[in-house]
Amino acid sequence: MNDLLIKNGNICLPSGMVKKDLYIRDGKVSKIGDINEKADEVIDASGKLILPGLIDGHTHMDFPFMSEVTADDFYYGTMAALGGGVTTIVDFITPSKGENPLDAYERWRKKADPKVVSDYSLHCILRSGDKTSLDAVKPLIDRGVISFKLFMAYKNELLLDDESLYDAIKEIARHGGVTAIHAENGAIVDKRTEELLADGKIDPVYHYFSRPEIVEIEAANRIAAIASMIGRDVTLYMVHTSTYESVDIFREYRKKGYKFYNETTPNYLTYDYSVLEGEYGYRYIMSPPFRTQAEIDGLWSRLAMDEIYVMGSDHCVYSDEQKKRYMDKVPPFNEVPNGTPGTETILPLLFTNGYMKGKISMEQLVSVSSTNPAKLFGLKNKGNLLPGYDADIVIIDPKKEFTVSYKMLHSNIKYSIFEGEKLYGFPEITILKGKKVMENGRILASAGSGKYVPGEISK
Ligand code: DUC
Ligand code: ZN
Ligand code: ZN
Repeated sequence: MNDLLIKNGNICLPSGMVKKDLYIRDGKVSKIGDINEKADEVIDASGKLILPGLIDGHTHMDFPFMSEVTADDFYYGTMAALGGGVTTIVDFITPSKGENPLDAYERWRKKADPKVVSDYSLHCILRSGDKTSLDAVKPLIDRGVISFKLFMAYKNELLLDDESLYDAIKEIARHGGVTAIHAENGAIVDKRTEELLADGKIDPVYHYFSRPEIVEIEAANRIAAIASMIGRDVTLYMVHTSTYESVDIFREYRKKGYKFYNETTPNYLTYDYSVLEGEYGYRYIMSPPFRTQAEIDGLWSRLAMDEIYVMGSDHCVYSDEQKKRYMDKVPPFNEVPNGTPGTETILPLLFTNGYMKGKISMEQLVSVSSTNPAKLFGLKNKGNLLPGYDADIVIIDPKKEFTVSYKMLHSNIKYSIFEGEKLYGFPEITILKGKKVMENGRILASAGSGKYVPGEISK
């Protein structure tokens, strides 16, 4: 028997916050109430908030992209996760060109299993609509990979044409899976990139001008139209939504009974594209890009109206050297690998800029960062602190302020894109299935102690 008692904390349950004790036995939440039983370990959580561990539904660890492999492998990346109270990540299997997605699944498991310190689940990128890719959908679902990402950008690499998108969405829906979509009009991005470069506009800020809001909005409209032709059985999930207009498009389809959902990242809620103009602008190059203040405000208001379903970080980390392609000056914007760190700062950014500023409630914070991704990705035992669920728990001291520095974070890079920000809500303790795995910034779990969690399709 192995039990843990967390006393006197404010627990965030689906029904609201309650000041109670939480009793954990054999890795599961066992009871909530006024509990006086003995336990192997007791944590006094007076004055603290207790939330379900976060589920970051969008990470790229050990990810080969734009001729670089991300700096965070599954060890560094899941340490960063635990540091931020994320107890489960959902990472993207990325087949190489021509590789059978089933072989890529095996490769991803081999990369992740010996290294993870958090739990993890998997999506799979389909980089083609050919028979091999479509035939892999059902066997992947049987292995617990129930969501598939399709790209409308990155020509000759990941982009699928409309016909392939249609075929892939149909096959995924036939087996009850989720289609995740990268919605940007890749052809127009390439065109605008060529035009900007021809005019000598090479600085990082032109990354934003190469992919303006309308590039995403057009793709969101198009994919919603294509998916709606297939029918109401399709579950469509727009990842890293950077514009409120895309949220509105999906909301209108939802009103007609379509299962269309949006994810956004804390990045898009925090900074506008002027970050690309600073000395370290290249560090902020990700796609879609940072937007305008109007988009930031629009996304917050949609979050407050429960119109954004999931908060994923799109954690995709490159070192300064990789971002600069090992040169001592910044290369043209289109050569900088796209991606930013994020998993470790989801909770403090939402807590400080959302909850503390009265924009969202604690219940909303927990829904988008834990309960909803658990539901969507079929992680049946996660995302909630009711009895019977995995005891994946974050304890935060709501009064403790942190000044962000890369030195307190766990990614394998020497910068943070939030350097110097004063944030509340970094966890004091992270617990995975009843075991303390992080305390005051120290990771207590060893490589390989996390587990693969297969997604299950709800019947
Ligand atoms: N966008 C990024 O910024 N990085 C990885 C892939 C993507 O779509
Ligand atoms: Zn993407
Ligand atoms: Zn991504």
